Amino acid sequence: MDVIATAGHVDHGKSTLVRALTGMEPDRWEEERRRGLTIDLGFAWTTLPSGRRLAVVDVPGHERFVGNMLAGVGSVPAALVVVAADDGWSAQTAEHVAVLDALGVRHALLAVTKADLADPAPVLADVRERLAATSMGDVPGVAVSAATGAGVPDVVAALESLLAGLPAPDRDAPVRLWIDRAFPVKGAGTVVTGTLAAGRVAAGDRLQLSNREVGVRGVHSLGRPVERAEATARVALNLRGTAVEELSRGDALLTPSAFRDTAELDVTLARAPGDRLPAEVVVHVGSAAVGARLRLLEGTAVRLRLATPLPLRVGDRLLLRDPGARRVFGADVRDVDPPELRRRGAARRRAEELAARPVGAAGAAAELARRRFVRATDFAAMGWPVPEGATAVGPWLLAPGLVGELAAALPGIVARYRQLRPLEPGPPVAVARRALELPDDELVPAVVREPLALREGRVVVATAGLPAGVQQAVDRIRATLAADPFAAPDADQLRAAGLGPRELAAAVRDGQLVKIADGVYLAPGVAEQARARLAGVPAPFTLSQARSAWGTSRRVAVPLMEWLDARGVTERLPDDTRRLR
Ligand SMILES: Nc1nc2c(ncn2[C@@H]2O[C@H](COP(=O)(O)OP(=O)(O)OP(=O)(O)O)[C@@H](O)[C@H]2O)c(=O)[nH]1
Ligand SMILES: [Mg+2]
Repeated sequence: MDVIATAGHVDHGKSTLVRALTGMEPDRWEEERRRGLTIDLGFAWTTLPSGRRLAVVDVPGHERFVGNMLAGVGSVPAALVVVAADDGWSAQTAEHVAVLDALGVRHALLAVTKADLADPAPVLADVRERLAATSMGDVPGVAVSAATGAGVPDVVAALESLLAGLPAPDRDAPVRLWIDRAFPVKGAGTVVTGTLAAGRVAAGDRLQLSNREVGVRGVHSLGRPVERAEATARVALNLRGTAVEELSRGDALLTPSAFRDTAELDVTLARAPGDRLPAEVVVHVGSAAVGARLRLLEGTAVRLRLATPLPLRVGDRLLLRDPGARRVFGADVRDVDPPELRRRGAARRRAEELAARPVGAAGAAAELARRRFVRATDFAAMGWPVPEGATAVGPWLLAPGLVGELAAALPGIVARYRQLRPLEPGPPVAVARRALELPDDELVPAVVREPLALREGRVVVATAGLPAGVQQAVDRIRATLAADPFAAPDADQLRAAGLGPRELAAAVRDGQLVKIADGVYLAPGVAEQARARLAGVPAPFTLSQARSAWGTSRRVAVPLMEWLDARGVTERLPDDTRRLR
């Protein structure tokens, strides 16, 4: 299916032409038919001779209803520009064409209506020339009279070739359905309609509506129930779990997690603004219209602060409207999470940054470089693809080259830490993470390179030992223990050797001593040695038998026995005797 929207001055014959093309009445309201004036959006459809299905969004031409017109053309890839032969280029012709140009609509057909009332040739020529200067470029033109029917087949033929030339929509893209109507249906609950510009929807889907999810109970397209609808399409969705009062034009139904709301964004104007820009504008996108404060950064770069957040992505085309002056500007979304502008000159630097960077997805590498790291799902929801050379670590995406840069910085961080705390083998991971200015401990292991290693929650130098004085004292104790594995030095001996709690803890961390209990230190391997001695004692044995087997004092034997129990080397029996496990 294809979807187009009409455009043109009031009473120029848009609805009449839609009626002639589709046989359907686009003016839905009694008041519209009575006054012969379109007020809100109308919808009609037909099957063209080629079999192509076409839906038409018919917009009002009256200047008071430009807001409705904007909601109708916001998601539509092509336009049917209607100008009456007896009136020619008029105020809302100009305004609607400016809107299509600001939206960047590239595909259009010109229909000069009321050809029975005046010679259409001069109007065709004049309007085609004016359109040539817009995003629509060289537009085919057809003269038509709805009164006589002359030219209607030519309009059909021109539509066929226009639609054949439309780019294929991205059906794998996430869904962002801007709601243009919401109404209750007896027995079905709430129904919303919109133009599906990308992606697909099916009954049973769950879609996000601001902060919650709603279920799609059924899908209709062009008045008929369908299993699913694919872009481009007019769709009506029957929603589960939402009341019609909770919905209005401008709300969006989204693929969950694929979009994020933004209230502050940087855009670049599609054309340099001739005059001073207004400080307040209305931002139009899809069927939404939201007030915004505008700040010109420099050149065409503009920062917007929206009164209500919108689910926008980098690459979106917005229309900025100055309602007072009836001026519109096209604007490309460049960043939906822009940096704060605090210092003097920051606005100018930001504008330069945006000017230097390619528009759209090609700017992803520059954007990731600016951010250094970002959650991959956030980055995608902002509309960026994963740039080449980026590194994924868990949920994070790191800029190309950043892992190498951080890995190169880490040895210096570890060395400085150890200078201040010689007894510690290296900084805890959280300390290293802060020094590297990373957001998550999970990222630290990705930048640890030899000779650094991760050990017990710290970044350590794999080959580092203890400070020389401490090492000598530990060596002397190890020599004693080598001769007598259970002769733990007592408090006096430790103090005389200069080994306080911190030094001993460092020796334990370094794997040179094993702490059995406060003040009781033995050599690594003591568990095996203790077991070997006990193997020669008939089980079950008492603590005092074990103590004799080890040849040590109660001061060492009591905690050692418990330490062995705790490690499952020995088993304590109900009568307090032990046996080996
Ligand atoms: N003679 C003649 N009259 C036409 C033709 N097309 C439309 N009209 C008449 O022009 C008047 C306005 O037509 P509409 O189709 O309602 O115009 P519109 O552009 O939809 O107007 P809005 O939706 O209010 O902007 C109606 O009275 C139509 O009958 C035509 O080709 N020839
Ligand atoms: Mg109309």
